[in-house]
Amino acid sequence: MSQALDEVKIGGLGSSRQRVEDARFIRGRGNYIDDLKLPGMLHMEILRSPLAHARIISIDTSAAWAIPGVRLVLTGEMAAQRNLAWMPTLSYDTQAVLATDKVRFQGQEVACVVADDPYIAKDACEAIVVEYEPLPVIVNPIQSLAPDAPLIRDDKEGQTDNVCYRWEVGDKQGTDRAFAQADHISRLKLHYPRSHPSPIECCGSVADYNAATGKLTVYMTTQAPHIIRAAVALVAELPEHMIRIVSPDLGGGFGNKVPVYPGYVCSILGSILTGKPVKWIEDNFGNLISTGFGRDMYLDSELALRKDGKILAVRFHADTDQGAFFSDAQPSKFKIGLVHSAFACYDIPVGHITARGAYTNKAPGGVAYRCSFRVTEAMFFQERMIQAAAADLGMDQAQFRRINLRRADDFPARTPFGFLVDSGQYHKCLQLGLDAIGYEDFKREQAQARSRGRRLGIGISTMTEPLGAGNSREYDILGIKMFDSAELRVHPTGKAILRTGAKTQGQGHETTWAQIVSHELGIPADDVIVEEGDTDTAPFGMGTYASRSTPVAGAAVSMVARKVRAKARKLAAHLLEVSEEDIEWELGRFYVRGAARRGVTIQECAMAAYTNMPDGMEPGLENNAYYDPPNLTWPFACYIATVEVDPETGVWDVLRVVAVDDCGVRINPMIVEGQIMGGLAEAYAMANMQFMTYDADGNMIGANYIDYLLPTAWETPGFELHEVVTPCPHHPIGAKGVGECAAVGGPAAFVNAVMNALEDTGVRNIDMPVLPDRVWQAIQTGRDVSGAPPVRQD
Ligand code: MCN
Ligand code: CUM
Repeated sequence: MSQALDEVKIGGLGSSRQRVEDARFIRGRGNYIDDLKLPGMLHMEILRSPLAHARIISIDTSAAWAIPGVRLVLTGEMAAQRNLAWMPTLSYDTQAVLATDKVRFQGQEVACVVADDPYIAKDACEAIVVEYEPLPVIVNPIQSLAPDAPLIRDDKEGQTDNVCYRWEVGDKQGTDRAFAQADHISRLKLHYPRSHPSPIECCGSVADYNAATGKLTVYMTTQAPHIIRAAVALVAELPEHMIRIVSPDLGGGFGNKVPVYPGYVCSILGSILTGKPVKWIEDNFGNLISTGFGRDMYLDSELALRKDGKILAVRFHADTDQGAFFSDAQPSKFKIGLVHSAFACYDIPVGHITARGAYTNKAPGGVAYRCSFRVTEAMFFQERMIQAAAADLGMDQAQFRRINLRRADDFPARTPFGFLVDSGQYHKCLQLGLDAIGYEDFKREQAQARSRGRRLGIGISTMTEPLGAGNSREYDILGIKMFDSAELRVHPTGKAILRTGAKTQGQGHETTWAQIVSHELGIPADDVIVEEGDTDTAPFGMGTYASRSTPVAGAAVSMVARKVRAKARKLAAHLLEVSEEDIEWELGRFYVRGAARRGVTIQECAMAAYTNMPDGMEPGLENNAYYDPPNLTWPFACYIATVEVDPETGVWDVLRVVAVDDCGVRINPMIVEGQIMGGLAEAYAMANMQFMTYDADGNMIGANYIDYLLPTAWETPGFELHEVVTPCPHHPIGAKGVGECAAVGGPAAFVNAVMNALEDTGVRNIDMPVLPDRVWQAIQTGRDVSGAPPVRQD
């Protein structure tokens, strides 16, 4: 008779175990960067440029130096003496650490002060006198790519225009041929506005260079500590083993904490020069004006359609506004991230994409904000194009998707842009969503309401998202291959510590990784402690972004636990005095085949590994695993929103939101649902209220939370969640990533719903955010609000 443990009871797969990290977070006992206080620690503040584009004539720091308590005033010139005025970015560009020649965006770092306390440092920044000569300002790609545009990156040898990259993928000739045969061509121009990840905690660092030992320890808000260590080793020319990067508790990341920011580098330089630990804590203003912007992409697209609704081909061109420096992280082969994952869930024979990045006088943009390398833009464009095409053909939007979505027996399949999609039940997800929202009933209700002058709308968004880069053959950042790792040590009493190369920012890795160990070994999840983020102790990994943790590090956790189980099996054979071939496993226990009562627990094996191992066996019960995934994971989602638009005011209210997510096997269903709800809240905000705009002089409108809106519980609608489970065929426990799906697929559901409500007005598109004045204007004029760069006048 089986004596296997009950997996859900011990906190294994499928258990909605409470988040262990919350025990400290909700009691105010987290250890965030600003909680850290080192003996003798100094404080750093950054002076930022008030102008968007200007030549620096002079910088006078004498008054700042004269303030008591000031220890260091650092300028670009001084950084240049150490070869640190510029740093390489994660996209093979360069970025100014402190400006020397010009400032290229409002908020750019010009100087910094290190002082005894943060207030002195702030006062001293204000005492620095910088003389600027203003230059013409460029705030969008249309200005930037105009023939007479002033050159922004005159620091770069050979750069004669403002093009930052060009990129192309697909089959141009084949696509042209397919378009020539189309019955109808559906066109759409869109802009995905610049947005900000807005984690609760801004960026910050405490750099501690010890001149006696030569060791540099940097505590910092990073989602990818090992990449930072490698980058510091290369940029600061310090030996890698003398660098320790520690990422403590993070108050959210959402992609904001992937890039390397000048503030980090300045605090390191500050510590080296003063010989003391130096703390830099970015304020909300600094965070909103200078770091981590997502999107800002323009799309010009066409779908070739057959009368019966079949999509024959897709082509589009994307222009991205990269700001002054190309500093987003993305796999080095793909200049515009994974935008070419667009249409991966549809069966489209051929396609062609061209893309161009433009430098502008804005803060570096293009950082993935809850987005697997620009997949958010890809899926938004895709689903807007799909809806517009259905409307153009006069076809029902659900039926149009049914005709074109890949079928469950159509895997594996190559997309026209080279991805291998390996699994999915797209039609089942769509149908579940339609049933849940009551699609046919809603359409009847909509028609009745219309006859009474009310405008109801329903929007669908279906998408599959490539999550979990690598494989290492195709994906690398600065040449470092994208795999990940886990290390597991089981102590004599059967308790364990697990470390991975990922870095949680609130996703709950401390909870879910223990559940994977529990599933593989039968050790209760409560007996496994999880640690991430310290490069001196964690195995090398590429960090957490692009929802890669479960697909890659999570797989490594499974694999290392299996290695440990393999050794435990040998110990069990020894303890039970039978040969290994006669040993069977059930959760938490090995037993003798044919004599199930004779068995030993995993804990007994752990003890034996230290007290009673067979002759010749290496003591201990621990191992590590590096995991290079064979493919990306392909979660699928169907999001459906219903809205009512008030034609008098342009205001739209959400009636219902239904979400069907297929992220494969769910490790912790409660955490997955939390991820989906959080993502939908962000999606709603992007569709409804958020954008970063600039005026014609490059002044950023929105460097505060009065102009840049975060949704609160008050305006965020409720979400109805459903699931389909298609296990990932290559992941050891069948899981796929999920952390970004709802933020990626959600926005189009809301926008499509509003557009559906306006279908009879002739308006085909209103760019996000779908603000009431835009809706009102579109209804009044019958014209799109489309593809134009927003420049604020107010
Ligand atoms: N999970 C699960 N079962 C699955 C898939 C995931 O139980 N089949 C769990 C995971 O174990 C993990 C969480 O769900 O605890 C998210 O897993 P995954 O999809 O692997 O994503 P990552 O852990 O790599 O997180 C990154 C992703 C990204 S890129 C952004 S941006 C984002 C997001 O997560 N930032 C977040 N969600 C966030 N949530 C919080 N609270 N804070 C952020 O900064
Ligand atoms: Cu894409 S934002 Mo997240 O990848 O950290």
